[in-house]
Amino acid sequence: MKDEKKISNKINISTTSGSLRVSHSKEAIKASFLDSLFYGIGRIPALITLNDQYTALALTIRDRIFQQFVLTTESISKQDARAVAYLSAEYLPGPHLANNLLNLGVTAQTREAMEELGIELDDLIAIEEEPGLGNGGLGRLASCYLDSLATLGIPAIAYGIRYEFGIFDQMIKDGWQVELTDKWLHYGNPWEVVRPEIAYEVKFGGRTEYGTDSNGKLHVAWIPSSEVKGTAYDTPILGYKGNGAVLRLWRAEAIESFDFAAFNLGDYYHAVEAKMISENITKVLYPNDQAQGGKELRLKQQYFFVTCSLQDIIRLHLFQGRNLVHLHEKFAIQLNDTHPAIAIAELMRLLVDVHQLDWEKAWHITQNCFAYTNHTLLPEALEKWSIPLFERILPRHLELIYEINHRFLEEIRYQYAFDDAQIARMSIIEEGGERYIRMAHLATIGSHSVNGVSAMHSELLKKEVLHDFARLWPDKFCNVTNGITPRRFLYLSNAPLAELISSHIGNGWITDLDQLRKLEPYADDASFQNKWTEIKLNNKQHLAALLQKQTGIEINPAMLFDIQAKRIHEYKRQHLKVLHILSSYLRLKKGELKNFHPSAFIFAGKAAPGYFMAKLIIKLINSVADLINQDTAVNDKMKVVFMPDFNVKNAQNLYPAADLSEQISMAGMEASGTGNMKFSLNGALTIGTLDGANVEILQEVGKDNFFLFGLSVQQVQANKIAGYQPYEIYQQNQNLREVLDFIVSGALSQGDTQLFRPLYENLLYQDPFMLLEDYQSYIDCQEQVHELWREPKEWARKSILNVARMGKFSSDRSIRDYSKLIWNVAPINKKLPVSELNVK
Ligand code: NBG
Repeated sequence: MKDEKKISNKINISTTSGSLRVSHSKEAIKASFLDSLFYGIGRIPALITLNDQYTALALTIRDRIFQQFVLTTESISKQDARAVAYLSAEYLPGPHLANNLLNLGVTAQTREAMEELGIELDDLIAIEEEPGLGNGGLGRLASCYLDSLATLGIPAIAYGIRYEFGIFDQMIKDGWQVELTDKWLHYGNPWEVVRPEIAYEVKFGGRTEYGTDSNGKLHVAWIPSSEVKGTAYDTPILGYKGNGAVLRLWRAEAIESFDFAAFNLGDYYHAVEAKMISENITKVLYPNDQAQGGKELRLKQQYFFVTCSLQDIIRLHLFQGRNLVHLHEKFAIQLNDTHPAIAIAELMRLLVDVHQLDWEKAWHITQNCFAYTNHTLLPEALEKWSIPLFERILPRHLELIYEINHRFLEEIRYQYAFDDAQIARMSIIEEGGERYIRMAHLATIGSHSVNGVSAMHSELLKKEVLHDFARLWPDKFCNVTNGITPRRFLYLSNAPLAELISSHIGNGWITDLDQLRKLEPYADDASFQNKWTEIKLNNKQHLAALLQKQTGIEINPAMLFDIQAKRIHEYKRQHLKVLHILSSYLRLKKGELKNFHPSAFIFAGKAAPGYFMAKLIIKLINSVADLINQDTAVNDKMKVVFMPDFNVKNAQNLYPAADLSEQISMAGMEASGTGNMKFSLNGALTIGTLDGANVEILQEVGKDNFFLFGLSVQQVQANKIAGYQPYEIYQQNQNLREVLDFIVSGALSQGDTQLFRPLYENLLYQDPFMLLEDYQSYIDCQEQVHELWREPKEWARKSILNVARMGKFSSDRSIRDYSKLIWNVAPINKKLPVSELNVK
C-alpha cells in the first residue's frame, strides 16, 4: 500500500497530455497508428491485413479514450462523488470505432491520416463486429444511457456479462430465419482491457451452516458445492467531447485451485472438465421472448454477474477508506429490469454474512442503494424462479428471501391490516401448485424507487402488475420516459442531416436536444425543405444499395420508404403491416386502389429462436415479398424487403432512410419503444397506436404531424371484457376476409394451404393482439399517409417539425431525470485538457 502511494505520487496523468500517444493532431494519430501496427501487434508490412489496420487504429483511439477515462476517474475519486452503478444483463453498444472518433472529435484528422497511408477509413469502420450483448430495446437503452452518463460527466460504472456468443446472426434462407452463432470475439476485441486482478469468487449450490460466536451472535456460513471466478473486462466508454465511463463485463473462469480430490486421484481430465463447465456460465446470451423459468444456467449467469458487481462496488467503497454503513450514500445501484434483482438478496448476504452487519442496518443500506426499472408488462416476461431450482443453486439466498418476505408480510399484515388475498398477491413467493420466487416483487420490496419507461407504462405498472405495491408505497413509484443518444442516432448515422441542422441553428443540439426547436421557423422555408428532402433521398439511395447487396432486391429510392424495424413479436404486430400490404396488393390488382403511391415496405428484426409464431411471421413477410416483387403488374408500385440481421450497425442505415415509421403495437403492450424515437429524430413521420412512448411523441409533435389509429388501452380492455370476437369482424369486413383467405389460399406458398394456417386460425379465433379490430382503422390511416405523400412540401414540413420537437427524447434528458428523481447524483467538475479537445 505504501509503495503504491509512492508510485502514484510520481506517476501523474496530467504530464502525459501533449504526448504523441494522446495528441489529437493528424500527425500524432498517424504516428500512433504505425506504432500500434508494428509495436502493438507486431506486423510486417507485407502481411498487414485489413483487420490489422482496424486493430491498430482501434488501439490508437483507445489510448486517447483512456486518457479521458483516467482523468474522469481521478476527478471522481478526488471529489468523493456519489456514483451510479448500472446493473444490466444486456448491452448493445454498436460498433465503437466511428462513434469514438466522433465523440473524441477526431474523425476528420483520422480520415486524413489514414488517407496519407493509402487506407480508406470507411473500410476499417465497415469491418468492425459489434458486441451483440443484448436482445433489443432494453440492451440498447442501457448503452444509450451509458453514453449520456459519460457525456454529462456523472460518475458511473456499468456492469454486465461478457457473453462469448452474443445475439445470433440472422440469415434468411428460403424465407425462414436461420440463426448463426455470433462471432464478435473472433478476431479479438481491441477496445477491452482484461483486469486479471479484479476478480471475485462466485459460489454455487451446497448448503448453509448455522453457528454462534462468543457473543452469542448468529453466523451463517454458506458451504458451496462449486465455485468459479469472475474476471473484469473493461471497455472505456467516451462521452461526447470529454468524460469517460466504464463498461465492466464479467467473464467466468475456473478458480485457480483445481478440484484436488480429482487431481490427486490422477483424474486430470475430470479436473479440466470442471474448468470448462465454469466457463460455460458466460458462454451465451439467452434470447428473450421465451420462458426462462427452467434455465439453470440463466439463473447462474444472473447471480454470477450480480455478485461480481456487488463485490466490486464494496471493494471500491472500502478502497476509498469509507465505512460500509455509508455504502448507500456513495452508490446508487440501478436494476435494469429484474435480471439483476437477485442483487437484493446478495447485498444482504454480503453485508450480514460476510461483513457482519445487523439485519436492520443492512436492510436500510440495501433499500437505499437499489432502484428498479421495469421494462415490460408481458406476464411471460415477468421473471420467476421455481423454488427447487433456486434452492439447488442459491440455498443461502433462498433463506434470505424467506426472511425478507417474512418481515415484509408481517409488516403489511399488522401495520397495514392487509387481508389474506392481498398478502398472497404481494408475497415474494407464489404459492398454489409449484412454488416460485417472483423477482419483480423482490426488486420492488428491496428498492427505494420503482419506475416504468414511459408515462403510460408507468401508469399501467401502478394500475396492474404492481398495483398493490403502488397503493402501499405511492411515493416509491415514478416514471422516467426512455430516451436515445442523439450522438449515435443522428450525428453519426445521419451526418448530412446533422450538418444541415448545425449550419442553421448551430451545434448546441448535440448535447442539448431541445435546441432542435430552433428548426421550427425553417419548416415552411422552401429552400430548407428542398435540402431536407434531398438528404432523405440520398439516404434512401444508400439504403437501397445496401438492401440490394444484402438481398438482391432492387427498390426505387423515389418510393415511399415505409419501415418497421424491431424484434419480431405478435404484440408488435408485424403481421398487421402484412395485412395492409396484401390488402393494397389485391386492391391494386383489381384496379380498386386509386390513391396509392409507389411504396417500399421494409422490415427488419430478429425472432427468438424458439418462438414459432414470430418465425412464421418472418416466413410470411418473405413469401409476400417473393410474390409481389416478381409480379410485374405491380412491382413498379410496390416492393417488399426483409433486411436480414437487424443490429445496431444495420439500424443506423435504416432510420435515416425512413419516410414512415411503423409503431403499431396493440395499445398497452409496448412499454416504451425507442425505435419510434430514432425514426422520428431522423425525420420519419410515425404511423402508430396510443402505446408506450408513442403517446408522448404524439404530444410533442402534435396530432397534425402524426398518423394515429387504433384502439386505446381503455378500449382494448373494454373489448376484452365484452368478449372479443375476431371471427365476427372477419365475417363483416369483406376486404379483410379476402386478405386473410388469401394467406391460406396457397398463393403465397406454392399451393400449400397449411403453412400459414396457424397464423390464420390464431387471428380468426383468438387474435390476442386485436389485429382484426384495428385493421380498418389502420387501412384508413394508411390512406391518409398516401394523401399527404402527394404533397411533398407538406410532408417535408411535418418531417422538419417532427425533428424539431424531439428534444424530450434525448437520453441526456432521461439520465437527468434519473439523476434527480432517483439517484441523487450530480456531474463531477473536471478540468479537461481543453487544448487537447479543440484541435482542429
Ligand atoms: C423493452 C420494451 C420496450 C422498451 C425497452 C427499453 C424488454 C424486456 N423490454 O418497449 O419492450 O422500449 O424495453 O425500455 O426488453
